[in-house]
Amino acid sequence: MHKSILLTGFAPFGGERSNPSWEVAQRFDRTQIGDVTVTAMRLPVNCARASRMVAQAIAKIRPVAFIGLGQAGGRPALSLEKVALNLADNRAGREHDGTRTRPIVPGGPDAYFSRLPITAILSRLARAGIPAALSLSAGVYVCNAVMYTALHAMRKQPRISAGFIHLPYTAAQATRHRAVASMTVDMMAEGVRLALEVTMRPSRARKRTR
Ligand code: PCA
Repeated sequence: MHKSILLTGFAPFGGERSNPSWEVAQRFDRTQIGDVTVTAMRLPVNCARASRMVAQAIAKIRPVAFIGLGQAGGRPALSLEKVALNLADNRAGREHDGTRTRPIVPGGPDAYFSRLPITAILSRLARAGIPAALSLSAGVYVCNAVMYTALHAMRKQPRISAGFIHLPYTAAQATRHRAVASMTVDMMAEGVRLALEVTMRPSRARKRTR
């Protein structure tokens, strides 16, 4: 069967006209990373609907890797998310401060760790001159829900790489926000391309480090 990587991005939210996660993800749709084809999917900014779409896509496509992309406006670098919590706060447009959360999967594990080769990706991005950092919280909104749902759906296939990367504002978005960090879509896309490449390196099957 044809092998694919599932790469997701989101619709614009919070009054923005675009979302860099989808701008980047769509560039890779149907492209090849070695012998694997990228399938890009655009998700709605709603915890329940986005989670359902991701779970269904994983069941249907049976991807060999999953990378979710989302926007975290204000962050200065690509954020390699380490953990997904079993907590969701779906109050659109509000402060997701963690005071009104529900489990994403009732009775599910409290958290899952990313199964991307985060350290290897960070050193590859540093060598390429692309700002990137480890993040210990993907928040409690839709991005965290998608990351948790994907890792939960793939819990029986622990060798399949899966995780989430948050992206800064694009340089265009930053023209409407004062003094915030931003990055060009080209640089973010190059960062994601390198992350995909490192994730799919054949040696990953033998050496697995956290
Ligand atoms: N970022 C939000 C939801 C959609 C997106 O791109 C988040 O960080 O949860």
